[in-house]
Amino acid sequence: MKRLLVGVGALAVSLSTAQAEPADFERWLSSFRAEAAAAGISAETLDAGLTGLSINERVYELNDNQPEFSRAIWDYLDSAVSATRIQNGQTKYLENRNLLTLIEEAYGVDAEIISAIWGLESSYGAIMGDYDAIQALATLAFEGRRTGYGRSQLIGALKIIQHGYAGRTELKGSWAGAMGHTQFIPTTYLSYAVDHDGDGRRDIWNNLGDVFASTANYLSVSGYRRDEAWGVEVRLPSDFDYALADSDTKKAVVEWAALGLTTMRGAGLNERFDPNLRGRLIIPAGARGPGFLVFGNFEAILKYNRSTAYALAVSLLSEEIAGRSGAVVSVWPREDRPLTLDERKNLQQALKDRGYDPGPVDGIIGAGTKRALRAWQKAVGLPADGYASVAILNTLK
Ligand SMILES: [Ca+2]
Repeated sequence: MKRLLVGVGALAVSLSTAQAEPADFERWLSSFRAEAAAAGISAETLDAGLTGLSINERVYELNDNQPEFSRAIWDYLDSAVSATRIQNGQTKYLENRNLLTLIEEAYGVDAEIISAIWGLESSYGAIMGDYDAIQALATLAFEGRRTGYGRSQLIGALKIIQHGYAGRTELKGSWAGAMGHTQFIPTTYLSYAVDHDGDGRRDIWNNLGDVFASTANYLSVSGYRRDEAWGVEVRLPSDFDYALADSDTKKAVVEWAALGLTTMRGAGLNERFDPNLRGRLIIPAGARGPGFLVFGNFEAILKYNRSTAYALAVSLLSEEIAGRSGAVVSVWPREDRPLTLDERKNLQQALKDRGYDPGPVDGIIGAGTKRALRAWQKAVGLPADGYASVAILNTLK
């Protein structure tokens, strides 16, 4: 069975298939029960978790939504690190200071970083999502482009019920099954959630001690170290080789300083950081935008959410929450509009036509596309920043 897209004429079409869909889902549920039982889920838990379950069409709409325009990083940062989120963060940080300090000491994760993640994931607990996580995950597991994710997370959610960590109706979250104040998916919950207050439950929905400790524990296991910084905005020399701003190129602070990098404010790199600390340079908007030298803590934040824009937002918001400035000094190239999906594919195809392999022509500008773009830029004598802009696309074509 193919699920039908909602749109013009969807009502008429869905009426004609209304008989078939529930039966298909029921059949799938039976086979899933067998898979879950093999993974150790009891019949009792399966009954409690899956009886009466139906699919949620809204989850498919959200899962299928592939944005035609990707959002520019400066637009994302404007809302992620808005004046309101900064102010609320400072207030929440002060309200929970004792608890946050205790957890900072216990896990070695800075309180302002925990607070910033809390702020981005749920606006400090204001928007945690009220989807039934079991239904949302079963919907994803049934069909679509995330069935593997849906199945493993659904089994994880059933394990949460089976162990008595949370009741069936308490499992609320986002449409993709991320739950609680800092949006843990079930397998992350099972591996990293912590019972801070010792009441026997790891309550990421209601108990802020459990929330902060769980988040700190996850970051700590991901490599976060309190005595290191996330990174810093840097100024690059005019003759800088932008090919060095590559995710594979890591160097010690002392080496970056020798290449001419300086901090935007105050002290030099070697004075401000351990000269042996290793980091990589990121230029999210290419040679014309800001640059940041980022260290291991930034990589730990990326394990939480694999988006450079997200990790940068957490980092900059954390500075503001701690009472330092998180404002980016360099100017973003705001006149650059992001490429459309078709333009991103055109750019990949153009690189391919010229003999530079961008990987699959899928409109996703990942490491492969950037590498190919850099190689072409270098060959034609342009700054090799790997940044896909309208100007670059026009030059390539
Ligand atoms: Ca607890």
